[in-house]
Formats: sequence, structure tokens, C-alpha cells
Amino acid sequence: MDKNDKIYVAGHRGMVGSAIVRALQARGFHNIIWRTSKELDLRNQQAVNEFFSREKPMYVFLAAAKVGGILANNTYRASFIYDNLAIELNVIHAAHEHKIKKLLFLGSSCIYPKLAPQPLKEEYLLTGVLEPTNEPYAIAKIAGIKLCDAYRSQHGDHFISAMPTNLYGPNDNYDLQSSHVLPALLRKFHQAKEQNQPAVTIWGTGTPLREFLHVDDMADACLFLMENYDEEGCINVGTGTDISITELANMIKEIVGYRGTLVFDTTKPDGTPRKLMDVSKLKNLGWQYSIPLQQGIENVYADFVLKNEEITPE
Ligand code: GFB
Repeated sequence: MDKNDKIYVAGHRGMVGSAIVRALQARGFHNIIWRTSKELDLRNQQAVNEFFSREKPMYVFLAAAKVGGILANNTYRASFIYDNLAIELNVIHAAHEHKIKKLLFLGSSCIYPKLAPQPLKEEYLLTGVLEPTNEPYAIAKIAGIKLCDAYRSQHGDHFISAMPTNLYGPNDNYDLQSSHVLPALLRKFHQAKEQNQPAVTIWGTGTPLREFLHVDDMADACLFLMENYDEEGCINVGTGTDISITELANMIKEIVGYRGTLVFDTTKPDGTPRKLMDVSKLKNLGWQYSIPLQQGIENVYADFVLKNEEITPE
């Protein structure tokens, strides 16, 4: 990518999209374009086509998506499949029609079968049954990978797919009903400390294992892939190590400085028992993460405390 090239970041207000914009700007790219969902509804095919023909971007980072934690995925199943399929269809097809140079599509580690061998290699895609709580989202993300591959195969388009592990960082969602586990626990422990509550409730059994990557590392990987990778299929982005939800809760408890106990609400789902990424493909290309989990959470917590005044307790 040349510093003057026009780059469209779809989803620039989300956690991933905003991190990609920060990373591009920090490296001197100055022709970056974006639209809010109010200005451009990516589920509207005509609006997307008009946008591409007017703006003619050269590169596209497709980070726009309907996302959420285990409860949101399981509750709003129709929205998760419809919104994500519509966004992918419209943006990927428009990127082809308007002959953009390269597109990076972002998926998720939940595309892999629920009980796939660990760590998850890229070739395990479509080898087994998916985790039910996020099946609609996973199906949409798998469709996105297959769209990129089909346009590459039929038309020679340079469309690539990156599969991040669970992400966290600035601009995360802290709503306790729709968020992922890491921001949810930061908020719960912080509030429990502020309000001297005796215990914090953790959903599920605490035994599932998850891998966490700071979104600034993810954005760095996205730029690296845009410049150094051009293959069909998908490529995993993660750290290659995971921890249990109980270990994560204890780490956050320490960082926040909370002294109470943990209780487990086993009426809430655990989801996939484990989804550790095999990151050797990306490592062999020359990319590795740089922000250790403890340090990443400390930074995010400092930011959360600064902004917390506006958040009303639930
Ligand atoms: O982060 P999370 O919502 O999503 O939950 P997934 C991870 C684990 O943390 C689950 C537990 O076992 C939850 O039961 N957990 C404990 C909590 N306490 C909490 C809490 O207060 N809030 C939340 N949210 N979880 C999502 C998928 O799966 O991960 C998406 O649904 C996507 O499709 C995303 O792939 C990355 O890791 O289970």
C-alpha cells in the first residue's frame, strides 16, 4: 500500500475498525475513508454500490459486523446471521465490481467446529459441527471466507480472510448483556469494588479456555497481512496461548484490586470448551503479537476507569 492510496475501513467506530484506523494513521496513511452506519447502511446493496462508484477505494478492510458475546449471539440469532451476511455480500461484491486492489475480510475463531482438535489449524474449517450458541454468526463468517475464495477463484480478486481469536482493547462494548467476557468482568469487578459487594458473578462454570489478543496487535496483523499475504482460505491471528475463565477472572480481580469472592452462575452457557488458535502459519510469515495479556488488561482498565464516570451501574 502506498501512503496516498485510498483505503476504506468499514466499521471504523468498532473496536477493530477504530484500531485499524489508528494503525494506518500512525504509519502515515492519510487517504483513509469511512462512513458511519447512519451515513451508509452496509446492508443496503444499492447504497453500497453507489458509495464504491463514488469513492473508488483502492483497499478495503472489512471490519464492519454485528458482534457480541455469548448471550447476544444466542439471543439475536436472526440479526447475527442476516446483518453479517448482508454486509459481506454487499461489500465483497462491490469490491469486485469496482475492481479494488485488495480486500481483507475479518472473521472469528468461532468458525471452527466446537470439538475440533486443539490448537485450531486453518484446515479444520468445515470438518465438524459448530458451537450452537454462535452458529448463526459462525455460518455468516464462514460464508464471508467462501465469498472471498470464490471471487478469487472465478475472477482473480485479491480478497483475503483473517480469523482473530477473542479480542479486547479500546472502544470495547461494556454492556453486560451484550459484551464479551473480558470487558464484562472488568466492569463487574470494578463496580463490585466501588460498591463493596461481597461477590462477583461469573457466567458458566469458569472452566472454558479462551485466548485473548489486544486489538492493537490485531490491527498491526491486519496491516501486515494486507501487505504480505495473498492466499485463499483463512489465516489465524492470535497469541497461541489460552487461559481458563476462572484464571482470567482472578487476573482481573487482582488488577482491579477487588477483595471479594467469585460465584458461578451455571444457568448461563459455557459455549465452546476451548478455542486455541494455531498461529504457526502467521508466525512463519514473520508476524507475532507483542502485548502480553496482563499488560493489555492493565491498560484497558486504566482507560475504563477514566471513562467510567458516564457509565451508569446496572
Ligand atoms: O466472551 P464470551 O461472551 O464469548 O464468553 P465466547 C466467553 C466465556 O466467558 C463463556 C464466560 O464461557 C462465558 O460463559 N463468561 C463468564 C462470561 N462471565 C461472563 C460475563 O459476564 N459475560 C460474558 N459475555 N461471558 C463469542 C461468540 O463466544 O466469542 C462470538 O459468541 C465470537 O461468536 C466471540 O466468536 C469472539 O468466546 O464464548
